[in-house]
Amino acid sequence: MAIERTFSIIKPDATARNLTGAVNAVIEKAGLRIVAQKRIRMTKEQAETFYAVHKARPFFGELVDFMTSGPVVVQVLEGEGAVSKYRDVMGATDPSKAADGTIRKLYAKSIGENSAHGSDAPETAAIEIAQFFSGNEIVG
Ligand code: 3AN
Repeated sequence: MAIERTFSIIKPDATARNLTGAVNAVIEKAGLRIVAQKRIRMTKEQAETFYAVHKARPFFGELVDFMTSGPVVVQVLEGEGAVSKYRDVMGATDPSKAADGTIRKLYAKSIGENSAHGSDAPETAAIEIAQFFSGNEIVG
């Protein structure tokens, strides 16, 4: 499988509980490399752009409020099949359905406050990475 990059967010529920290092440990143990990382406070505009695909969903407002409620850590992860591998490492959106050892099983509080985001396809990953990182901030 080819070396890919995916986009990750450690969400406000996880940064609030000081879990950045714990989440990163799960990522690195799975063989993914963190090739870019920064801690930011997302603006409402950034969150609305990022989640534009969910604009019509009933939870959109709640999602934007949550993602701007505290610091997040945005990351670029690199590795073989990184997009699908990171989806596996995160686990199901609903933590009660997530497999043992996954980030969401270990740390998520609910479907909304579920500790991590990961891109759903290589095309989406490229768009999401470009929203938060310039090329010279990514060092593989
Ligand atoms: P995933 O992040 O697993 O790809 P999506 O794309 O279906 O899941 O949803 C994006 C984000 O929207 C989720 N990570 C979660 O924070 C939020 N979300 C999804 N479904 C719900 C829901 N039923 N209630 C509240 N928030 C939700």
